[in-house]
Amino acid sequence: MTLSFPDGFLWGSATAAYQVEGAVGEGGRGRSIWDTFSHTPGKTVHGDTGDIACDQFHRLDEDLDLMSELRLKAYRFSVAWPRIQPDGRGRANREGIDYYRRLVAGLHRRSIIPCLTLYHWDLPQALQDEGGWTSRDVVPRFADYAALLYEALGDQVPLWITLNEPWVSAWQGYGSGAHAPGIEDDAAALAATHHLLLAHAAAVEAFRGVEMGNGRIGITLNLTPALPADNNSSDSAAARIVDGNQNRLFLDPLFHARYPEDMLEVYASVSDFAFVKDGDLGRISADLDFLGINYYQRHHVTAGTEIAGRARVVPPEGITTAMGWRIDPEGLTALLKRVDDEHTKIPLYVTENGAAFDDYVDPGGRVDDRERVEFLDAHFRAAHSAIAQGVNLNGYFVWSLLDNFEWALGYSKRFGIVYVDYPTQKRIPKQSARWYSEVIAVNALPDG
Ligand code: IFM
Repeated sequence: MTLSFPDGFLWGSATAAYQVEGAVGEGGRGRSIWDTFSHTPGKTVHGDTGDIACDQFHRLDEDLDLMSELRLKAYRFSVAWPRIQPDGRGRANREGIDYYRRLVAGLHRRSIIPCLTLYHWDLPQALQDEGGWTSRDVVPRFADYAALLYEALGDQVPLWITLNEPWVSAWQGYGSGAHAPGIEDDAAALAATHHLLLAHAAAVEAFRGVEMGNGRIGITLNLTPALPADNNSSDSAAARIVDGNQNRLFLDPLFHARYPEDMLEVYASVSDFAFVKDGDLGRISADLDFLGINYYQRHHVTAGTEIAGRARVVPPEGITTAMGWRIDPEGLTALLKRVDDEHTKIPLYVTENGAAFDDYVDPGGRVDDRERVEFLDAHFRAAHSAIAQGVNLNGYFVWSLLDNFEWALGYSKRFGIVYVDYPTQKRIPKQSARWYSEVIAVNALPDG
């Protein structure tokens, strides 16, 4: 049966500045924590860095044409904070603003809706030197930075996202240390969690204080549901802890003005939560216009493998993506339902979903990524099922438009619907890109 999506459903694709732009030393850009981290020996696979990445900074028009060719209705990108404020404070760097003005104007010329993420992990190094997200002082810095963009692009961008995946910033950046700035300290991760949420709140307040045309603002969370590996009480308790860390630590303050009771207990030995000041939770739970959800997989948890803060989970059996992640489209339906039932009725967007596979260019010059087509088809169907059950889902952004710098895994993982041949920077749309373009054209999935 053909499955049609609601009129105006926003089909898009997403990238992030450090993963695609390159040109790290150009246009007056300052250093970010990812420049430092990726240039530290041993931190990324093969010592890869984002110095060149997909070179989108120099290939903007080509990439915009590609988006148009693929009939994207929206493009989600992030702004590199150190392009706007090289040291994380003060006046806007004109060249940085001009670059994003050019990007947004190029999208409009092609009738593609810009969706701008203010922060996708590239904190100016100068702010990290002052404590980064563990310091409350970062909060007004972020609001100032956001205000510069509202002023420059406020009437041009309809969808604004404050933070991308604050869980990753806090818990991989300051907890496990797998991401920049590479700190391993759960107390720091908790403080970072709170200051990220507070910075989000401050950016929303600044947004509400200026004339933003039709602009709407939200946040993107990576929600990773956790299921008990076996149906017994100890696995259930373990899964509940993982769920608390990955999901409720963010959903509860944002939508219920509280940190989850069980998380306060789990972390009692590492933190007294003294960083939470009077009034903070009221600010963090202020109304949003939408919620972005990034969904990749569900964790299956068995007792004894969870550790407070980080999910140690049962490795998946059967077919996985090249990341070793379980392929679980039903998890998306359940997650969307759960957010709608338990947390908020505001419009939802899937702001990221996609998969890495071991793609290669065949002798005919094509990339036949049928696994990705199957993956996306199944997940779009899952999203459709949630809509059919009443969930207010407004759009879907495939991660990612291009193969790109997959953080600590460097260029070893390919998430794009467009293949990037890094030595030549040639873009080759994969079969999934062609397929996605057809879905967008008819706003429906073909018979399955
Ligand atoms: O590449 C990342 C992206 O930056 C944030 N969400 C998950 C993607 C795949 O790991």
